[in-house]
Amino acid sequence: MRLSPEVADALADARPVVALESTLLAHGLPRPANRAAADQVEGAVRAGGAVPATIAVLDGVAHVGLTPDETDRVCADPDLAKLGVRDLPVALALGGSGATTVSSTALLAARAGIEVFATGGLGGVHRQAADTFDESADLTALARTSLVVVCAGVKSILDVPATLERLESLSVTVVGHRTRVFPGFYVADSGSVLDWSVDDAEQAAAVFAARRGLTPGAVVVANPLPVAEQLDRELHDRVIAGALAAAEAAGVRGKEVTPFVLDHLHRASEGATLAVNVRLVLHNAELAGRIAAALAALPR
Ligand code: PSU
Ligand code: MN
Repeated sequence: MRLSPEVADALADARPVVALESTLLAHGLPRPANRAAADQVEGAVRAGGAVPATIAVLDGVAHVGLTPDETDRVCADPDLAKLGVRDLPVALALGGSGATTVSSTALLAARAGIEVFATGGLGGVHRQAADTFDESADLTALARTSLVVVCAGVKSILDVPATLERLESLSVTVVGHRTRVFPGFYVADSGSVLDWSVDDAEQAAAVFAARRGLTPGAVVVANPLPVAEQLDRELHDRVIAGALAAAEAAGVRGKEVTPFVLDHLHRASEGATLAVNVRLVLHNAELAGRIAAALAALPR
């Protein structure tokens, strides 16, 4: 594992750091728009008061904190692999390169000593999971990896109630940020409710500190988009139905499903889902920066 000098210095001084994933850039956003988004997301972490640490595997080395050239590579390479936890050993041992998902980013972040992570939407239980068994490895990874994950819920292409049931079974702590309505990624309200909410970054940090002292595993902070910034509901429901039907018709399976569906949505909505996706990640990155700062201020 290679830490960038800025990230290494911040961790050595116990200053706030926020991990960021690279699959969202390489496989979730289209080229070349993903490159500007990468810089904006890092800027949002800094605005929140923390050092950003974007994570990816390049030539067999896990990088925590990327140089501009390394970020160029992650954003430009159309053949970059998508690496979940199970893929990491292969890439590391055989000199491979790839973008890291929520599951593998969380693992590498925790290994590096980073306790706060921002993403867009978690992976989860797919809508046809009863037939396909397609459930994201993000869920089981969060059950055993100790960090705060700030997200806008789970991607709304998924079966949201089933995903929340799995998070409960896996004993992953889930709190809403100023809401007990579980956010719906592109929209503020997924239609599911939560038992708990936090009022601010300090409360989120306190919840994580309590879990850290008790048992391994993640605290998910679900941060809804402001309603004024969400995707139009009718457009949302229409393009998602179209994208899922297209994936089915194309016979897309396994880890290709999420990138295929997101790409279809960006095209079918003429960029509307892309703009909303970037915006929600920026909100999450800024909140994660503030949570990391609040956590750094707590006694250890
Ligand atoms: N959030 C986004 N866009 C994305 C993702 C998250 O706004 O593309 C990625 C994350 O890397 C997450 C992955 O881990 O989607 C889920 O993929 P799968 O469903 O194959 O587990
Ligand atoms: Mn899957």
